[in-house]
Amino acid sequence: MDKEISKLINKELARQNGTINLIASENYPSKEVLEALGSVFTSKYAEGYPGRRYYAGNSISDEIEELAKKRALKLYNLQPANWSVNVQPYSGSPANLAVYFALVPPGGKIMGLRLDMGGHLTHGHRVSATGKLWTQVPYGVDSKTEKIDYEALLKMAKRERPNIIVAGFTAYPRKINFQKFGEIASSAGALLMADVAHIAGLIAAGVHPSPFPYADVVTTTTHKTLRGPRAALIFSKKKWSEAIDKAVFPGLQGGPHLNQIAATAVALKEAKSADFKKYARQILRNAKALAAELKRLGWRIVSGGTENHLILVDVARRGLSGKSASDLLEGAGIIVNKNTIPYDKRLPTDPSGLRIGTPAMTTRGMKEREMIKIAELIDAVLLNKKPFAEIRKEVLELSKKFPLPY
Ligand code: DSN
Repeated sequence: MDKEISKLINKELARQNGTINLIASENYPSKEVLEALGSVFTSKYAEGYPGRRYYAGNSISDEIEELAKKRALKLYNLQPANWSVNVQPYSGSPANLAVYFALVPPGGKIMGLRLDMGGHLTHGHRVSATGKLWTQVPYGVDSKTEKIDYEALLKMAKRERPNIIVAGFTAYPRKINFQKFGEIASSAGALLMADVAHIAGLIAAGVHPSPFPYADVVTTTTHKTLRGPRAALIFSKKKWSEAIDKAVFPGLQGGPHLNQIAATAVALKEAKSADFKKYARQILRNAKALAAELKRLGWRIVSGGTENHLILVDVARRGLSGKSASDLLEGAGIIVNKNTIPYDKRLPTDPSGLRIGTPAMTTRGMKEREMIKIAELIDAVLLNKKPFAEIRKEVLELSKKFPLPY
């Protein structure tokens, strides 16, 4: 092994084992997923789709891609007669781009949640290609409840007549009512795309409502609550699948990363297990426990709580900025990300909030008891309640009790 790289890998492993990871979009895949990711499939070029490749030597590539597709449809109980899945997108952003490329005419309207209220760059933000090639019709959350106001969305959709509505979220702590989104899209003559990157694992486990009965297209990354490799999937109703396949390849990508696809297939099988359902339930319990304890300690939780895997904490209310809070916590070994909160008066580079998620530490085996302890540690760091070295030691001891699964 390359000594310099090996040293850095081991250093990163030690960093991960020695810190409490509360980044809502991160997780730890199984050893089996990592093995598939580092397998000989890395070497193979397979432009095209199973049975229709441009290079020779792809009979086994076809098997792996077909298996991944079969497992993806099975995980969400989708009938191959009605739904297709494309397993080739390299990651979430190219997956979303492919959907618009296939289904929205140039300059057409994408109605997506504002980035600073919990959307994503690829939901039509002006700095992203998705906001340059198409026009974003941005929606927000209600200023009082900090939740989606479905009535307001309906009015906006009827007025703007977008080509596609995106029900997708990266920092929204509440359940999504996909049925309402479906009704809004129908009454505005728009397509509905659900970007479930954050909650794909929760949906698979049945602890969050499913978008599939209402959406035309569902995109997701595979490395968040789904606990797979970094990659993405595009599910589509049969009517749209040919256009989407063409948009992925040859429209936007070259050869698929078969090693990623093999690793995705492993994760999709794991996510179908009873253990995974238990895991997903625990993610929610942990988020609830963490939110409740932070609230008890006097922190304002955006929207008043959580119904999923993440919490948004308004640290500006107590005179801190998101950046300084995140930096202080990192110093103590607690890894979170600074985040805007709805109607933030501060800049995205130093916003008012912290986004805190429980999927990764739940993978490492933590339960409600540890969440209460973590809330106390966060509170102690941010309010300077204990000597810093003492807190760092406690974080290290706690994180080492729950090592990575390899
Ligand atoms: N970077 C991801 C997140 O943190 O939510 C979204 O792409």
